[in-house]
Amino acid sequence: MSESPQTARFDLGQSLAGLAGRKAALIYLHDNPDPDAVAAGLGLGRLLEHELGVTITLGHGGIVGRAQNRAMVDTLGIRLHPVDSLDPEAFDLIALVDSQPETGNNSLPLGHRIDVVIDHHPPRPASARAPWCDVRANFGATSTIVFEYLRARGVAIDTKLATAFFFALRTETRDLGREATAAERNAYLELVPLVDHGLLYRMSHPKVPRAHFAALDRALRSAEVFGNLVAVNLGTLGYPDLVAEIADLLLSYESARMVLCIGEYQHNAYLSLRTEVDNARAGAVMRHIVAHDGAAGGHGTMAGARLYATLATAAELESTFREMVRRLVDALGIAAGSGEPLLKASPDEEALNDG
Ligand SMILES: [Mn+2]
Repeated sequence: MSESPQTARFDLGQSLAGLAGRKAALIYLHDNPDPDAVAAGLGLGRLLEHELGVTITLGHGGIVGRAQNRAMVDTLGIRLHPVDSLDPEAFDLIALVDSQPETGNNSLPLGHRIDVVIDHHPPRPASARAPWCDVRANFGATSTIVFEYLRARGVAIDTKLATAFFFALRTETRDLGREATAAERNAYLELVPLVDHGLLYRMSHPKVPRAHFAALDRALRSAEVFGNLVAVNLGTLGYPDLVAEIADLLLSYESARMVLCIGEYQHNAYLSLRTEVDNARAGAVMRHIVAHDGAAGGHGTMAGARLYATLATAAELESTFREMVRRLVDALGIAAGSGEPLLKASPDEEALNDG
């Protein structure tokens, strides 16, 4: 694997020395954080605490929506702070993990001073203003990078952190099957004996509210198939991550090579795109279809976006959905007008309904 120039120049010891004397660190996770962001933040916090003696605050915008993500935070007792309750000026060390400045999916104020950027998404020019910039776009998870820091500095990884890292690797790479490198496989093996598997089970099999099944029902009834693309408008979302959750689920349909989900949360449209491993260009496709209408990001098989336009009605969301499907169908070269419902009422069912 080729390393980015930023990685080649990166020196952990020097980067830590450059932050000597700092007192209070604010680590931004991306908005609506997932297990990779949470574990990377927790691990970086452990490293900075150990090496610099700084106090650590983990902050994020949005909400921890997905049931597994909430279960991780609750089960491991991880303290996350909503950014509205934090003043970045009160901190003399600012870090961002699993995201980069000016990507639109984090709450670091635009143009704000930034000391540390650690990520595995494609490098962005604004990240270069962080003296400690370690972006490894070839890695499967940000947690792997932070895991390697702790190993390199000989910092102990306790049960809680090991379980967080392990859960991040499992979910981010779908048990090493999606975009995992030798670095992920190595971290995974080293973590196995350190993990609390009882806690891991509670995180992996969380209880979900009734709203989850309502969304699932709506998704299955309204999903449409265009060739090997499945697209669905979920309507109003209980939380933004629902688009990703449903997209992951629909990708298991035997004819699906790509899934697009859209939904509305607090008047904004959220999109999620998932692809099969052998068709891994989700990030590029998402940036292409969203174009200048929103902030999009992602890598090989998974991408997300939030559109800038404010939506007032369900009809506006539906026309936005139609436009995004049209662009995607165009980009993929699928014959126009080929959409059909994923679930067709069977003749038996129709007979029952008629009777
Ligand atoms: Mn990640």
